Amino acid sequence: MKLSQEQLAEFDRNGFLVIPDLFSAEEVTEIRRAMEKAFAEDHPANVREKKSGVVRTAMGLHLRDETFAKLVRHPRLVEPAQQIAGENLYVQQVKINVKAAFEGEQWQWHQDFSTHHHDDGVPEPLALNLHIFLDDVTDFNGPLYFFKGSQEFGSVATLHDTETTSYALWVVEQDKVREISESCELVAATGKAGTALIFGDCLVHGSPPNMSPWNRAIFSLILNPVANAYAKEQRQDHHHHRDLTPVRPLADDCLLEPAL
Ligand SMILES: O=C(O)CCC(=O)C(=O)O
Repeated sequence: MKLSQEQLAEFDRNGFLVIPDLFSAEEVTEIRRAMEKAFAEDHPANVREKKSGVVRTAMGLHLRDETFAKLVRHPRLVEPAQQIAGENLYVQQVKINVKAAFEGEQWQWHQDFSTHHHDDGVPEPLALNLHIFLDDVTDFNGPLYFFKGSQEFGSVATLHDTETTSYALWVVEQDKVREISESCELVAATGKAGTALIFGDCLVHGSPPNMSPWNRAIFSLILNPVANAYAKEQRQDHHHHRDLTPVRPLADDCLLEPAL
């Protein structure tokens, strides 16, 4: 699947792109079936919320389940990513952030690049984060908030926050967030299950706790150019996979096909 010139221009301008209905209800059901299995596992790559202990994020999924092995090679994710970031992309990270009803905690203001750079030694902010909504994401169940166009600030100073949640994150300082808010509109990325998002490594984003009675699960795939690979291996593989084999897209109906 190819993005149109208008979509590419929108991504350049805003730093993100929302694609409604990219995955069908049947495909979302298949992904959710694999998700429930992964969440039920007592697995070191399932990170739990600090307060409640429910799963916050389940990582390394393409190495744990055939459905996710296919999803990271899905042409509706890989081909748009190749248009933006070049043909040879490796699978850097694969997870589902669930943000459970009542219990899901916040993701502080951050740029993905800070973590990729400080923790993994990635040289340039070229990675792309590709999301698929696995629930309807509304204003109420903890959507991502994006500062539209904030990628124009480039890579900004960050602090390593190991306290606020169970997931250590390099976070953008409040003064910088205030400055960015003066020129960048804040938007909530909402949409029905099956909606996709693509955003770049310098977009400033975060998400509030989920105090609603509705779960909010989002699949996330990070693809990075092989030529821009990690230079540090201090984090576990599920945080930044070591395999630099470029992903090649499968057939469009791969998710509903029985075998890879
Ligand atoms: O799942 C969320 O609410 C935040 C996810 C996020 O910030 C990310 O994928 O970089």
